[in-house]
Amino acid sequence: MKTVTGLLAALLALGVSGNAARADAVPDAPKFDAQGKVTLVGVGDILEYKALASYNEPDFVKALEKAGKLPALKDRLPKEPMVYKTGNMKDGVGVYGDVMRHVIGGRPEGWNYWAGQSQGWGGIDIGLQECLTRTGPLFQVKAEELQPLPNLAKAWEWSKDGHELTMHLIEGAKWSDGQPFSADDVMFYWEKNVLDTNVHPLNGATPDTFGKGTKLDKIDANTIKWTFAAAFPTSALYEMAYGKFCPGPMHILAPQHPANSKNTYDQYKNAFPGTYMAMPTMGAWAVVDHKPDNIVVLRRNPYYWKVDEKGNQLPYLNEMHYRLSTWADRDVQAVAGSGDFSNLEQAENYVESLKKAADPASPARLEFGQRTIGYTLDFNYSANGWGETDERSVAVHKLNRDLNFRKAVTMMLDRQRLGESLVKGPFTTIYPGGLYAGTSFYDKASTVYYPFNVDAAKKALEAAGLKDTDGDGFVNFAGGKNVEITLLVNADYQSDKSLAEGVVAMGEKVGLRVIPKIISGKDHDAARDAGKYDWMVQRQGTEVITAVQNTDHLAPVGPNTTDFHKAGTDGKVDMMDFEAKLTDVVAKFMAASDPKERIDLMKQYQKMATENVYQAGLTVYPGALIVNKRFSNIAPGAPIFMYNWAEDNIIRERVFVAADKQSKNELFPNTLPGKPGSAPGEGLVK
Ligand code: BQZ
Ligand code: CA
Repeated sequence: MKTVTGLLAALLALGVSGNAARADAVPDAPKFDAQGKVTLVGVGDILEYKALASYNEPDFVKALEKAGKLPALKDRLPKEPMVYKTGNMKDGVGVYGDVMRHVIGGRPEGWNYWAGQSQGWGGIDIGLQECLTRTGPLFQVKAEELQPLPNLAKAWEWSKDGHELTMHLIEGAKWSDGQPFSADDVMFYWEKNVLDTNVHPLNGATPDTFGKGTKLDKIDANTIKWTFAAAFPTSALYEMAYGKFCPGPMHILAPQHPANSKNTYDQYKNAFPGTYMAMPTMGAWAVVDHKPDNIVVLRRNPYYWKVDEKGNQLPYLNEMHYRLSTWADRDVQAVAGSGDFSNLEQAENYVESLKKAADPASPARLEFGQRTIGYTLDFNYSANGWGETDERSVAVHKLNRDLNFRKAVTMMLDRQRLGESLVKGPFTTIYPGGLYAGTSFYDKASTVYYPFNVDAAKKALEAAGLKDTDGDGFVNFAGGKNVEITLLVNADYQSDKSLAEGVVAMGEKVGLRVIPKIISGKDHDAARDAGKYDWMVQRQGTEVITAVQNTDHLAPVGPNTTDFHKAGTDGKVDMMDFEAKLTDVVAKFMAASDPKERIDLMKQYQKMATENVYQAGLTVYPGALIVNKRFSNIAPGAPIFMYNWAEDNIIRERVFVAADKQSKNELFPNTLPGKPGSAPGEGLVK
């Protein structure tokens, strides 16, 4: 099924599809071919670091330089900038100009990412945060050469015994306000934002993310040294990529940190509100305007430390927009052409988006990838005070810890129907939980599946001591009230709400009373992070696709590493027996370097996680990348989600628009970001 029209035909000519699975092995997914074909390359084919004979920049920046408004280009670039190789750029060296118009469903809380503030997702933080290594583009790297790309860390070497990793940082690079980037920024992030457990960086870096007992030292301004308890811990390099190790500007953050000021931790977190413009970044664009609930605008960073092989300082695109709307509107605007980009991830929008994109006059290209968008039903396992501690919540958490109860839950789920409630056709497939089928560490034989079976589910509820003693159709606690289960749902996604509706209806069929808590945005994320729920419908992260990225989410290897079971009031995660074994397997995997050992550990993980219904999988389906046709250098087959989201995977700093196709949509043409702390839309360099 190669073309969009082919997919559309399959959809429209559809009767009701097959029946629910009966076999104990998870049924094979209906065949679904990704449309774009990825050309696999080596890391060295993508980029290198070297000094070039000469450099170039947009004409308007040359003029600003001539007017003495900023230092000469050669003083704004590092000694050896990162050089993207032309051979890996589908449409070659680009030209300057134009804007990429994102539409997002989140909202900026402020710019202190390192203290846990969200900027609204949808690519804002992915663009503003440059990290030690980079993994988004790894979808195009050959398996035998697979390892994180260098980024702020341009090279590294292991000690012979594998316990030490010396990393060489990019030398002479500067923040977007001209201040030098150095190992001091790295150490401030590590010591004052990760090791200081009063600070919770967004995307959840914790001291245990890099393996227990990990140390980090500064050797000199451009060199750091990691010391690991394990030898050659492969996962650590992946966790130094986006999300977990993206240092902030120490010169701006340190003065506000409680260690250096009278600020409380809350005041530190809120020290850079949404009105604070031009927060120094190592990213390609810096924020210059923010109209709440309307738009965030970014302009090119004149100190960006990456160039193409012709010496053109990147990015090619002068401006970035993030229209502050809804996730569903992102799909609508992308296929309509008023927006430029979307990760088509809400299956309800597939038919409409496919119809629009099938029109040859469509302004956007739509390309499906593999099945990497999936959901689970997660159980709050805490019996020692994480989350709500009223009598009802404690009793339900205790039920969650009972395998009979979890078996009842997994067998009450008709996953075929759940998938079809999102979209009919060859997209969704049954997902028992654990690693996704078709991914590198997946092993079908290790995957246990309890098929849909209402009678067996009711029997399992009885085995868990639950019976409907007052005949109202819902099971009661022994000698007590009806069991009532709160279900946390992210209000920002129709898919999440649709799946929650299915869970509530299927619960009712077996006599379980499930009460949805449908919460939006940062309040949802806060409720999730505080465990204020019994069950949660949760879209899965990259750990169940790659196992090597976000590995610390696979089991509670630290007090705050899994979303649905964090440390209680005693600072400990009160693990069930199988959970402790899972954690041990994951910790070993994070520390392992032998490929065969790693494959075996993930088989052990998959078996224990699925036979114990650690998470009740719901459904998994492919996403599609929608990009306006005027953009060049979009790698074919770029997945919307794998090691990271497409906003990282497509390497936006290399994307350009040919001169004759430029949209003239720049809102602040011929300007550069002003001083950190400028007012929205003010103080730009022009
Ligand atoms: C992609 C992504 C880029 C976060 C977010 C959002 C947050 C979660 C997750 C996705 C959005 C888009 O996902 O849905 O397509 O653009 O931003 O960061 O769901 O609520 O906390 O993990 O990435
Ligand atoms: Ca009852």
